[in-house]
Amino acid sequence: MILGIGVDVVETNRLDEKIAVRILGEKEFEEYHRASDKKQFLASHFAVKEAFFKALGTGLRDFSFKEVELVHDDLGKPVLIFHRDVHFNFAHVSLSHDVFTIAMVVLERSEGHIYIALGSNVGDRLRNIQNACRLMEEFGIEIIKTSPIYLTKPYGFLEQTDFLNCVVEVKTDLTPFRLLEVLLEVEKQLGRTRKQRWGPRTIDLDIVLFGNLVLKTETLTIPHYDLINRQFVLRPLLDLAELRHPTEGELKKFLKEGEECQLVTRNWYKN
Ligand code: A4P
Ligand code: MG
Repeated sequence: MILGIGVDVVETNRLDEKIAVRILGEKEFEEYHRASDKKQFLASHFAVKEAFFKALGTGLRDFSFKEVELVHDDLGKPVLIFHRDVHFNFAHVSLSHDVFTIAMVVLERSEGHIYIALGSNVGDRLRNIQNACRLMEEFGIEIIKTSPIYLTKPYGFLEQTDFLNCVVEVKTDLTPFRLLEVLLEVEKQLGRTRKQRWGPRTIDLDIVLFGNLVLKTETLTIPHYDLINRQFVLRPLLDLAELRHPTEGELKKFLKEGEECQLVTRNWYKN
């Protein structure tokens, strides 16, 4: 469902460069220093943010200029980064410039397209994954697709038992922050204690992708910050669908052929 659309038009050379400090976020500011056409840079960033506020339907009351940043993907397509929780899972942006700069933003909440990675290397690993899925459903997160489960060698901290890993696609109306809260609760109920970074775990639940959202906050980063390097996430994720990373592009280019993921079972979760 489309939640909102917004457009904005500005005269490309009209914006005063003084507004840079007021409207640009940290990442944008770094690029601004390198930009050859600063007027055009400012016009694009200003117009996109204004169009986004219109699409949100709340004007500036709620979101500030620096909480949304404009960057570009591997093909140069404009992409938004959000620094706070949002209620949509797709943000689409289009920009055009000449004498005027025009921006359009469409915000969408589409069913599914939210992917959670599961991993376990303590106790009955298969049972832990099955229980995590059951608990998620008890919390109202519907599991609509499950990847096969793979046996994988530990990544990061190597002196630990092999993991079972998989990815599920879920249907939920929760925002990314609310979803994380539920996942942390599920981990807690399954007896997960946090002792060591990258260390052994009863169950680990990570939000891998949330539509095409790019979210960067202190407590939550989406897509998962290390997705493109983790074969134990990429393999099962790409079993579910051909997917793009919102800023890095086609995910299949990061997939390595090899023995890193050993198939254990395809049918492990039945309602
Ligand atoms: N957080 C930020 N972004 C996210 C996200 N997209 N999804 C924050 C979920 N949480 C996210 O998580 C700590 C905090 O990360 C959360 O409270 C949330 O605020 P954690 O699971 O306790 O992480 P950690 O163990 O302290 O460190 P890290 O680096 O997050 O661990 P990972 O990345 O989860 O990696 N090898 C194999 N083969 N298979 C595995 O599954 N897993 C790990 C753990 C290491 N090696 C592995 C596997
Ligand atoms: Mg985790």
